[in-house]
Amino acid sequence: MDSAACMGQAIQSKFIVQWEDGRFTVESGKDAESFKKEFIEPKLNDIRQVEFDRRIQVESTKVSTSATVSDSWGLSMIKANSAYTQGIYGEGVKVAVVDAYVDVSHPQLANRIAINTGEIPNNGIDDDGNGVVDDYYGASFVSVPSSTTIPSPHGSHVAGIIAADSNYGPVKGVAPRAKIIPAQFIANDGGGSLGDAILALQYAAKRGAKIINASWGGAPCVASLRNAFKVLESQGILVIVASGNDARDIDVYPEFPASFNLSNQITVAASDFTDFMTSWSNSGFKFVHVAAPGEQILSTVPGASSMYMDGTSMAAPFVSGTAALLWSAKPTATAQQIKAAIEQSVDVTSGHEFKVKTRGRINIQKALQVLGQLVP
Ligand SMILES: [Ca+2]
Ligand SMILES: [Ca+2]
Repeated sequence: MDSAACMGQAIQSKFIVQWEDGRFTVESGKDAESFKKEFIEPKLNDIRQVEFDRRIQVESTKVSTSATVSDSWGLSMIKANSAYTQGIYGEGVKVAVVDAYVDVSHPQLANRIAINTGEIPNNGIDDDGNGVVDDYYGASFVSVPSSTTIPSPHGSHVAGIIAADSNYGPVKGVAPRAKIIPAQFIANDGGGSLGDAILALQYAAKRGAKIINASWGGAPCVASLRNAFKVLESQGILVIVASGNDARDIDVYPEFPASFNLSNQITVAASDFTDFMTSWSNSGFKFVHVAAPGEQILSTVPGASSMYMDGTSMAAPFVSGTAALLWSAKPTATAQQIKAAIEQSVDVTSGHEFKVKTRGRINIQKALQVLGQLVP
């Protein structure tokens, strides 16, 4: 138990266990000593790693008061229309929103949720045997108490940027025929735990997500989380991560999971409608890969409503939606090819290069062309 390297608040009675087959579970015990004796030692041959579960505080929500630009400035900036004119809408691609609550009854999201057809809802039984009871739409892994019962708008906002159906309201999703898998681990007050995050990531993979959107950060202790991301890498799943909103260089002051820099990971900074980096976006020439729209973004929120929000949390789902469009155009592409197509096609404008690896902001029109060359 590598507690010395971990500065976050340990949950003394919960332990993240990675098994030799790669799976993770979160187990309870009285304390570290008794957990070691009663749980770990008898199963030592099957266990790869154990660490304390920890509380994490995810990115805070930034609400914009008013919009001074077109509601769909982001889609215009990244040339999303070029995909739609070719009949590319993200059909057949599942994107997991590993985040806060997603309002699956929102009129603009209701028919965009990936239904788990093996599961019968509300009968108290895990019909499809995937370890989660009644996960007809998705699942919640929240185990930490929340200071409020009012749903956070964060998860629904992220989901709408990816796939909102504009036939039922003002929000236009980037990939309006992609399907969302809600996998909640962030409580209504923005708190969560590392173990719950890992369980949500693992669940998303099991449900068949090709893309996982991770608009959060702040993990203080990263061995288990990095291992969980490595498992996703081996499964061919692309993970899109928000760079964070602290105006920091995360090459110098790493932030996790944003700074993992794995081959299946795209970390995203936030651009504004003048196509400059926002003042608050994290950056980094090594660990942040691209910029995408992240200011005054209109998207869905609970209560059949919509709202403007700012954040790299909003920029990441622009890239998740873009990846869904690309993958629906070339279903045989690998996660690394989708990433390469997005990286190699950014717009770099002289005089305001972004402080990210590619120096640029995503462009769907060019990304589709590049992917066509990478995957003939
Ligand atoms: Ca189930
Ligand atoms: Ca059931």
